[in-house]
Amino acid sequence: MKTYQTEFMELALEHDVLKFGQFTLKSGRVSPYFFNLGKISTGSALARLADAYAEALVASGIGFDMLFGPAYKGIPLVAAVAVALSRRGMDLPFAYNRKEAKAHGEGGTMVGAPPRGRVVIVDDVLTAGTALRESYHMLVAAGAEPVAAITALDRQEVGPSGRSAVAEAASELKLAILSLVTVREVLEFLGKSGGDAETIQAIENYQAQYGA
Ligand code: OMP
Repeated sequence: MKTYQTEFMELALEHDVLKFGQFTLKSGRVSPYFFNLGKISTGSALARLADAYAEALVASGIGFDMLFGPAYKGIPLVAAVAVALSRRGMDLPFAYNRKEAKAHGEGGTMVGAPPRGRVVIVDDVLTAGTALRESYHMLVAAGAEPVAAITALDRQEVGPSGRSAVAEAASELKLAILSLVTVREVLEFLGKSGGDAETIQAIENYQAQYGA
């Protein structure tokens, strides 16, 4: 694992981002683990998280003009990642959306820089790829060209057609799809850091059913 990945896993475990139990996901699947990036809720933790996203984006070598963070969890993320990139010499515009259109004031659902050019979607978790598709279509409708998406965790599950959700979305939407870590890497990290064997096995079993 790269340094930014190990640092991100340490941050996630320090802040209880990873929860074990029984969770119904957006896709309707019942998962023995849930990754709640909303637990990153202090300034210093958010700065560390944003550094990991910035490192991953820089390391990818992908060229982009701006960032987009979907409501709600993508909003603080995209703002923090824009700050982290600016500290690495990439001062780029960013935008985010509202879930409900505003009928007064400036109106509309898009906030921040007008979506233009090559955009990277910054979000928390990718499971079946539904949230990613919504962001993609929103950006295309706004006149931008989504070129990549980055999440903290790729759960490496199958998508609606039974293929890997990431592979499906990447080929259909022509996007580069990045993540700070995959669930495989989470399992590797838990194994090395003395994670509970039963918990690890429960995730392995879930992956055997829904994993790509
Ligand atoms: P998909 O739209 O199926 O890719 O699910 C991604 C979304 O599910 C994320 O943006 C989260 O809102 C939520 N989610 C998590 O935050 N953590 C998880 O571990 C799993 C999910 C999920 O519901 O699949």
